[in-house]
Amino acid sequence: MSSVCVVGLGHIGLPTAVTLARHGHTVLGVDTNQALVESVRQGRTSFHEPGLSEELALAVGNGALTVGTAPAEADAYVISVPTPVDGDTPVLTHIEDAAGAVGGVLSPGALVILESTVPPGTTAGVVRHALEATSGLRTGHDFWLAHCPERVLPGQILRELVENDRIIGGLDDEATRRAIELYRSFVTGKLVPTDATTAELVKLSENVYRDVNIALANDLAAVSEHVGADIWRVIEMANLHPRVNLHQPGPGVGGHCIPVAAHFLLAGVSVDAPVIRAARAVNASRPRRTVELARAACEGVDSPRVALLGVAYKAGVGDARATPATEIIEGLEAAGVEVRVHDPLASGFHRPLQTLDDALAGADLVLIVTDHAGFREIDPAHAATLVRRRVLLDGRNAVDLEAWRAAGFRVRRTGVADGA
Ligand code: SAJ
Repeated sequence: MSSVCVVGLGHIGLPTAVTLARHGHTVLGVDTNQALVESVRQGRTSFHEPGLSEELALAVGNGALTVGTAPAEADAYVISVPTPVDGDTPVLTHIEDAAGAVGGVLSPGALVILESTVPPGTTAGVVRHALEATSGLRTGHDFWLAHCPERVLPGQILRELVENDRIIGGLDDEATRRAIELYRSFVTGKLVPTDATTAELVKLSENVYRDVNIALANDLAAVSEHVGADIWRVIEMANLHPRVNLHQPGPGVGGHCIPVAAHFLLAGVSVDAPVIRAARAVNASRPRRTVELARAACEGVDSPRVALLGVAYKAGVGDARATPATEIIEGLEAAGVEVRVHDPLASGFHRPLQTLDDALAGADLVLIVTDHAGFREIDPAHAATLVRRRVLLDGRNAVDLEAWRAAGFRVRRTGVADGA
């Protein structure tokens, strides 16, 4: 086995480092965040992911994984650092800094893999140039460079890192071969060889596919409300068709991946792509639409108070960093609405979270933004004793509307006509 340096110990980098360590590699995990490095050194994770704490403790305990704030010489490097956006513009400074740091310790014969999601052409451009400039070595002659995007789902990362098929995009055939050799040491899925730019485009196509399909569901929800149908029944029945997979409408599209995929895909590309752009605009408008519906539900109420349930960016996770709930809360508070927030799983949200009862106390509207499974267990009769007005707006298909109606709530659901 080989020595691997994983640069970036976030939601993808840390599980990747742990998985490589578990499969016989000697791994150095690197991050510029000293506090994060220290906590990982002590076997503590900075986020919840099933099985990760146990695997980390094992890898650190048996010495297969060590951590630091700077890369060191290794047979292979995996760069997995954040690629945020500033407005619509992808920010590649973390990528450049990481590639520069790796270049500083790069030795002939090494393999460098970029896993971060980037605009097409980044690996062959920015990354290659940063590596060559700081190492004095040449790609394809002295070292090898590939782009291997990840497609794991938070909550299932450790399993999917091993089982998912991977796209292996080398700058040249030898880079692809060497990258396949590394991934074959832990991946049981297919390893599909291609070039770096194709691999970058595959990753973005996967996520733009999802963005466009969520936008389609949101458009169909608007039509459904207008014609008096229940979009959730429509989706359920349409998806009985063997070749239809309608996604789910909702109050917004969060996370660090789907909302930015269109911006990465179209960055610096002079192509119309009207469907992709329109879909992004539809999804970006959903939080505003949710604020409008919530304000309408509080019409005529003095000093309205909303109990907002669910701030994680999606059901079943605790990650509340890039969530539509933030824009919804800001929109409501800008309109003079008091918002109390409850989420049983969220961590790292930028405002205090209440217990369910404290959030419901005196509320004029119960607004469900994230469809955590636990919300289906809320007793509407108990909620009725706490709220000031029995009104529920379910932004997802999160609870049994009939049970809330039976407890005296007036209910509304995304994609269902008012009163239906
Ligand atoms: N959402 C909807 N309706 C849907 C599906 C999702 O409104 O039908 C919303 C969710 O509530 C959430 C957002 O979209 O706010 C993103 O949800 P997601 O299920 O796409 O979750 P991510 O971003 O954690 O994972 C996606 C996955 N990509 C695809 O499914 C094509 C995952 O495989 C990727 O690894 C990940 O993006 C990524 O890192 O790129």
